[in-house]
Amino acid sequence: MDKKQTKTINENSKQEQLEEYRVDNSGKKMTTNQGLRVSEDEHSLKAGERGPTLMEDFHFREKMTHFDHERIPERIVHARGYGAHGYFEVYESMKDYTKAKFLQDPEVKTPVFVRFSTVAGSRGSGDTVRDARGFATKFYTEEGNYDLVGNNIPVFFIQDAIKFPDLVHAFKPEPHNEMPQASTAHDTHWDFVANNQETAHMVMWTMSDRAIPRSYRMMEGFGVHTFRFVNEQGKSRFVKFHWKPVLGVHSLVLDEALTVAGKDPDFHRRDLWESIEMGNYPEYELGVQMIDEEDEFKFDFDILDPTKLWPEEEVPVKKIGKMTLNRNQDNVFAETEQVAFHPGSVVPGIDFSNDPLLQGRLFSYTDTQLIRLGGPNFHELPINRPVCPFHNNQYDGQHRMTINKGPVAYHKNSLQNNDPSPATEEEGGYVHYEEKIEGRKIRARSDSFKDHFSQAKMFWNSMTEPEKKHIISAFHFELGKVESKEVQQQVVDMFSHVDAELASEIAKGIGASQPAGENESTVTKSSPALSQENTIKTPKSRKVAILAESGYTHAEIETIVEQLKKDGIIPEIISSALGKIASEEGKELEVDKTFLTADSVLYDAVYVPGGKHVDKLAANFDAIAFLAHAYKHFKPIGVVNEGIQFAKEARIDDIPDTEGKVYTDEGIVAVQNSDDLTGFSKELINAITDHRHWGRAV
Ligand code: HDE
Repeated sequence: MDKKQTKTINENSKQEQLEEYRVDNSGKKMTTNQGLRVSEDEHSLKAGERGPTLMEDFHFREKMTHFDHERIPERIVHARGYGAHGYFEVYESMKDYTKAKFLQDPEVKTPVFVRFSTVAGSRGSGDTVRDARGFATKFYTEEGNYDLVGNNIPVFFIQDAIKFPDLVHAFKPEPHNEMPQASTAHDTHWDFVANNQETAHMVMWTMSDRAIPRSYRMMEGFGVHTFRFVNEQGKSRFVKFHWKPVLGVHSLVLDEALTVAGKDPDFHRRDLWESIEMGNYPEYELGVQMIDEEDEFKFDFDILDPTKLWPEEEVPVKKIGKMTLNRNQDNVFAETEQVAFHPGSVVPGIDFSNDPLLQGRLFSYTDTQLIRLGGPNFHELPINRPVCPFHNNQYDGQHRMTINKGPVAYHKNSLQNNDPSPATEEEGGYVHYEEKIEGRKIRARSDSFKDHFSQAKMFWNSMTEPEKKHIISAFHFELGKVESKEVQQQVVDMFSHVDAELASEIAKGIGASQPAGENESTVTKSSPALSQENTIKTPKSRKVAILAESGYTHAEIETIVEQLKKDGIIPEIISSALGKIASEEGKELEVDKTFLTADSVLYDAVYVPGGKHVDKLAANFDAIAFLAHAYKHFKPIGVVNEGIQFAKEARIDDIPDTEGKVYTDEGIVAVQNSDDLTGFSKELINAITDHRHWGRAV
């Protein structure tokens, strides 16, 4: 008998398994949970029409009791999340580096479930708050589940897991008044930062545009810790994991992110859901950085320190495969809420390093599921079940679902031929990498973990001027909400160790004293890979708002929309009321959203067509604000003929008179009295591709 207990996994393996659990209520008669048909569901059973409800009303009791118990504790961190299904395929065999089966055969598509999340906010908080994002992937492999539980930022705030409860207590709403929700702009967060200066590097990231992503589809993912790859020959290498979004890395601007959190708190989950429904499947390439064991000490940072990244220019990222998310979940509770990730879920060929943050995580994740999911059998929930068989002597417990047969629940045994029996390494048994360890038991940190500022400075050095400006205004926003002058000053002084100009600019905006002394980091190194300006740029799946009222020019919109759609851009018509609007030529268009239900912050660009309709737009303050905000948020704006007049209402009044020619500058694309609508569309698409136009004086 094959003791490996493996089977061939394909793209559909998880869906086939889940299908057995899916229930469709349509066309079905209502029953109790015991299967009894229910005859009435509007009235409780009473002693007389105006009398009290009777205890014997089992249907009422069952319905109410179930409802009373519907909630489970939200995750202590990463409470707000959203998941999607998909698959992963490796580009070529990675056998030289790892024996992990799912990284061997380019023909194999391994099913995955991904959960994206914010960290600090509660389940009902907004999507676009300034925060790190979780990026957790469960690979359902033939050797068991492999979980890559990462973030969209490659480093972490602290170096040792024992500090995690302190970090989270300081970041979450303050316990006495439970404020603020989903925000680090408060005293305890910044007090923690200033008094735990290992946070410096990650804080540079969380104050940067990385912490306000445009979309889950447009952010990177990082395993953060150093892991190990181990190959068939037992050779081990240190490895870091990266997810690189095919659409590039793009962000919102702060003012926009704050507005979106109110206008559409579901902005990121909606974007993910709708993209998958439309067939715009999010894609991410999996990259690995590898360091040979013998090179462990060759770097100017400790490779076990999770507050350090490996600069891509020094340790290149090898792209080894691609993940495609192509199916939305059927039920958010059953899938997103009940999915249980654990960085300790590994497969042969992937192992841990001694990173003290990772080591602590290996304990915390199972522990948290026990309270969150109510017992030790959470691995049996459909979303968590491996697609390969699992057998052991772990029995019983709350909500046990499998029915294990026979009297034997122990090892070793003779009554059952020693089954289930451990597998040898050749049979696929997981064998921990035999790293040689020698040391004293000691509560201390290595001296090699003590440099907190060099990489924070490298990050700063790698930013373009607009990115630096955004970081400074993020500090102003966050520290501007801190009440303690002492804490504000401590933060200024702390960041003077990173960069004197940065600290000085922070101080100016919050009324703090200029930092004393010349103590900035002397690091001159930069890493171009860290700047979002160097990312992939594409117009695909960007949303354009077309502002139109009756009296617009139909032929013009038709031509431009056709061009936009060819490049995968999604146009929507925004008007003062839903229904149809009529063009100058007597044609009609269906309105998608109104100025009340939509807002420019929910779009990537705005286009105002020509026609007499602009008079109506100009009389509508919401329409003017729509365009003005798009301008303020550095978004591409296209205006044609009378649309140019309307732009003036939104203080975009420097478009020169370029009769017959397409004008373009800093993302403003205009054309007047010209047939060259294709040329106009091309320029508008280019402007959309560039994402934002920082040269504007706003
Ligand atoms: Fe987590 N983290 N974490 N974390 N983490 C949790 O597990 C923890 C850390 C990350 O979508 C919890 O199931 C400790 C780093 C993600 O379900 C908990 C430490 C990174 C998610 C927990 C860290 C992460 C979590 C809360 C310091 C990036 C959401 C609920 C040692 C590499 C997973 C849960 C999902 C969730 C503990 C630090 C990523 C309490 C102790 C570093 C993406 O177990």
